[in-house]
Amino acid sequence: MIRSLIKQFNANFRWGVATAAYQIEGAVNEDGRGPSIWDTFSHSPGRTFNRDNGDVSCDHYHQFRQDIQLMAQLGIPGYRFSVSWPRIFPTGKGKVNSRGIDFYDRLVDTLLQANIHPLITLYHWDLPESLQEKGGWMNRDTAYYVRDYAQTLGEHLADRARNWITHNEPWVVSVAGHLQRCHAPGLKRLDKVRVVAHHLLLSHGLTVEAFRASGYGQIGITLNLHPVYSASDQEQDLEAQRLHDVFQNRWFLDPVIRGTYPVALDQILPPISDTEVKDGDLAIISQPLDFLGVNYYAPHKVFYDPAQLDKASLLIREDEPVTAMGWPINAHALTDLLVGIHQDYGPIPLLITENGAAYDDVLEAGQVHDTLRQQYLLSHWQAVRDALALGIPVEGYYLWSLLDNFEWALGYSKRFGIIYVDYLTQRRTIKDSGLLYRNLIQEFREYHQKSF
Ligand code: IFM
Repeated sequence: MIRSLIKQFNANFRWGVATAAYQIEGAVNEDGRGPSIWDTFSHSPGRTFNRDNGDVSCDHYHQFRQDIQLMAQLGIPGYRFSVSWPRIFPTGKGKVNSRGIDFYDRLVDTLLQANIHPLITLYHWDLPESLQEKGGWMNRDTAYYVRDYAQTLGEHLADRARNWITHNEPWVVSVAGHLQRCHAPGLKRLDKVRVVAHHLLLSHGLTVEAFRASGYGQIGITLNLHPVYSASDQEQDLEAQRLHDVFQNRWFLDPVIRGTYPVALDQILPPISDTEVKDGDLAIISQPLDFLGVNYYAPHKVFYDPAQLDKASLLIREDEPVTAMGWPINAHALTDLLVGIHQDYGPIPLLITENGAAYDDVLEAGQVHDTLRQQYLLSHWQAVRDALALGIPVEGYYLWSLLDNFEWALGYSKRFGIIYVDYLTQRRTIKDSGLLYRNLIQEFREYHQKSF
């Protein structure tokens, strides 16, 4: 099965795993790190499941050598991780905290020694708390602080790390963080949500501009994208499908790739003014990228619901297979998504920067038989293969996640890892899905060695 699967992937295809700083590092008070909005949020009553927080998490800050060793044991060639901004600038700006830089120096060096290529996300949601006190993403200045922080990282790491992602899922930061209140900073600001999104995108563009000028390597952005299907052929459901697609996908795809906001966004969210989108902003935001990062987990099937901003609610049938997150499993939708992006937005290289599934794993006699995750992964690798067979330029696949970790508002209740983490002992156990991924990568390497 695996052997026939890998033939479609060319020799340069990049296999990897992904994580994010606040979800795995712990050590929140060490080596001069400042507080982030996720420290504040997770320590506020009622915000996270079980009052879980990232204080210790997987203790990756101390265990990173062991974690890299595990990646090497599985033969994983690529590692996507994020940098904790408040480790580098404890208050978001000003004086660099050299001990923070040192940690990522050690991390990158250890990865390279293990022949694992780093892919670095600059912002995966842990805004320094001091910047939130100045308005956070509602404040345009934050976009410029991102650029300065990114530039500092580039100066220190780009001699060895050549692949960068500006943002992870700015939709989630905007909507979950500033409208739905379920992510940090936990606000409900319908009047500001488009401004927040615009400043996130502006910081993306400013960073791309700075990295291009300095020659720091390849750079892109990661969006959480969902192919949207209509629950029926009825006019209202089709309208819900159209608006949901704008809200969920095109709100970010259009400015990044085409340099415009979709007109239909005004039907969904309060308009944004000319003083907030300044002349030239969209040109900065839409500079050419080396790749578009795609995070895919599940499709959205929608029906008309006038109570929602985008007139759409998700339809999930009771008998439909779902993961432990309650997300429907549909691998063909990943092929549809990749084909759809390619058709609508042109020949930009695509990198799957996250894909994976949470299940209620059980550790038994030192093993985790996560059969359902293996099925999920196999079917999604087949979906990528199908997209490649159709000529879609997919350049890599990063599995979410290397380790079980802090799943934001859901705390430690959801396990996405291909490595099981016992949070009491910090013991790691490779799950069967980890072994499956090792086999896939091994077959891939053998196939390509033979094919040269
Ligand atoms: O854990 C998250 C990650 O931080 C961003 N993308 C989705 C994952 C699973 O919910």
